[in-house]
Amino acid sequence: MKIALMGNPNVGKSTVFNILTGSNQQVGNWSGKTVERKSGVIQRANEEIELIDLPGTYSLTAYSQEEIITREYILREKPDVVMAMVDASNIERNLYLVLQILELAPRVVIGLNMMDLAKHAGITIHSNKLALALNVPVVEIVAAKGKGVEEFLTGAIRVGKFKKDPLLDQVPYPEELEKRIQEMELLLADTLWATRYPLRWLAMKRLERDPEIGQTWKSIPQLSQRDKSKDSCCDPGDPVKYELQETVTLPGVELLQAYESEGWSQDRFEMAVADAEYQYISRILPEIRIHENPTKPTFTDILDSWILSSFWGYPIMFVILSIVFWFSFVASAPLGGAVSQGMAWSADAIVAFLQQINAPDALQSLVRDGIFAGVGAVLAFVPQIAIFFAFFSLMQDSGYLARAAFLGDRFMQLMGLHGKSFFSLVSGFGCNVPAIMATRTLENPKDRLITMLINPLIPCVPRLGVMSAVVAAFFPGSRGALVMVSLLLLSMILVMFSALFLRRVVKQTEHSAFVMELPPYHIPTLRNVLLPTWQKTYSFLKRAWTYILAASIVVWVLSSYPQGVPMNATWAGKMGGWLTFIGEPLGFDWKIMVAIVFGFTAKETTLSTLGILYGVAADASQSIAQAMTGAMTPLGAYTFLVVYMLYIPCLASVITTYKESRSLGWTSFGVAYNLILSFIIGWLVFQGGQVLGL
Ligand SMILES: Nc1nc2c(ncn2[C@@H]2O[C@H](COP(=O)(O)OP(=O)(O)OP(=O)(O)O)[C@@H](O)[C@H]2O)c(=O)[nH]1
Ligand SMILES: [Mg+2]
Repeated sequence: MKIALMGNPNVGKSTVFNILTGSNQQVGNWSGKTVERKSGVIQRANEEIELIDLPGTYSLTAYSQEEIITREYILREKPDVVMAMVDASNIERNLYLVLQILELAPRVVIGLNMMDLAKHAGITIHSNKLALALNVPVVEIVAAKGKGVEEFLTGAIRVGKFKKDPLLDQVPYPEELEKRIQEMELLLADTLWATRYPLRWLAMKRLERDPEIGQTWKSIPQLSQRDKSKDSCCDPGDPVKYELQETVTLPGVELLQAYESEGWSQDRFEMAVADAEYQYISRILPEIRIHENPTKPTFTDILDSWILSSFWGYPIMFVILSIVFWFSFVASAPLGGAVSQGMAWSADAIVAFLQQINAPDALQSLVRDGIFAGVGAVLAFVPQIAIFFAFFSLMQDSGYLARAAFLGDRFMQLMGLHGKSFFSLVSGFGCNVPAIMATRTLENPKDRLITMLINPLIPCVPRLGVMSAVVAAFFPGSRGALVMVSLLLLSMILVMFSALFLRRVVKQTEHSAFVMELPPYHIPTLRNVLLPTWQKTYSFLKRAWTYILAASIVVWVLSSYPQGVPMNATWAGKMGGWLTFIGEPLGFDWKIMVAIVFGFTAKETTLSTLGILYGVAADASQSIAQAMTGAMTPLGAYTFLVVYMLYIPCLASVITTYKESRSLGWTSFGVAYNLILSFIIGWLVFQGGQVLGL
């Protein structure tokens, strides 16, 4: 049995999905987190159930990515049951989508989620009346506390066992519209398409000239032209199989023209349908929902009067973000130090043991100067990563991040971008890969491309970790905080500049309006904070022990052989030597150049490589950065920080950019842009600093 979770954005679909499947899809308090469909398998009463978590949508027209993904899924995969989730505290608009789902899916269960919030707001919902009005079962749930979730699933399974016809249309349409829908139905009834989609829905979409449906139709041959027995081979979702089929003109062209001349344009059909549905909802609503105190300000209203106020909003945001950064990158330093200390002791112990058993020198050196110097350098900022992600989850789940996006919209406007881009940009501080994927919520493809390409300019947590390690060594005390702030500021400025520049490049002239729903504040659940924190930290640790370990061994080999020569004559030294012509104007020695090259694969590798090349573990009391201070001036270090922050996105984010943009050209452009920009800015900083005598 296939069961799909559908609903408006931010109604708790992924929360339910996670509870039922035990997976860890992203959950947070703003709209548009799930951008891809995810599936999980569950067992109930000897039955294997595939549960699918879909992106939230407001309707099922085919205007934005998430709508297309969700609708395509329902049309092509035909789930047995749809679990339609509704936010009980905001039932009106939610029901609009439910009506659209009912047109398309034969078996539906409604989950009334956020019953706790509804109760708080003084809203009573008679779910039995709702069930009667729509002729579907309704289950009340509080997903955040796991209440009612199992019943919701049981309801879905029960509905799935019934063999039931598609629900008849409950919504009464005005006669003029109804007549035309039926005419179109007649015209389409004998086509193959009608065997694949609910006829009425098909007719309505044809009248609305739905673009996506049009495309699908083109590739489906008409029933009469084909041998019926072979039909089963052909799935409308598989264009490859249809390549050789002739294109069939969509039926109904003349009819549409006739309607057009009668004043029924595409828009008018769309409006008329939406209108009828909204009217229907407002007619049934007074029976179903009783709102005691609709005008009383809620907790969210009161908090927002401060947080969103044009006077206090920005200072509050500044304070909150400063606290997050201070805890993550300053206060966490002793923890990082403790990890380094622990690593140094383990290295000593293992090397002592190796000496005892007379292990070859090369092995001892590999362990000490390769593995521990490299992996250890990276592990030292695990505490920072964990603390940052914990704060980030807090902001996410409480609803503050959505407010920050709202406040950030003004800045986005300055860049000619959409407030929705803000989520992508802010997520970039965590990791650029999901941040680039988050651009899917942007409807305008050019805005989406711009947001994708500027994202790597925002330093992700691993990069911030490496940067703070270098900052701590070269600029101790409060100067360090200042340096860090200046770097972040530089990143912001370049993001702005690049957005404006890229608008020119892609010839974007449109300004799209920002419509975002501000979710009510929630008290974050422990699960929603700790689980993602642990997951991200764990995936980071895993990378340290797999990828970084391998890279450390490679770097150690490159920098140790040929044996017995000075370091700058080793393979790594030679490689760095070829690159010094680029590094020299920026004051970089060959070691830095090698580290920068390795950093392309994963940004942390830069630090592990530096750790090995500057021979940290040779003296365990020294940190990498301390070893570096001998080799570099503060100006050189600052230049390095600038270049390192900007120079290139890591391999994973390059691949993601390619997957999302589907353009090799734009992906290469992005890489080249970062590379050139970072070296130009680095050069300006270094030369400028020298002129100023720094
Ligand atoms: N108060 C309250 N909060 C809930 C409830 N269920 C979920 N939430 C919270 O609502 C927010 C949104 O939940 P998600 O599961 O991410 O919502 P979604 O429907 O998957 O959202 P998108 O993927 O963006 O469409 C999270 O902060 C949840 O913790 C509930 O019953 N009561
Ligand atoms: Mg979701």
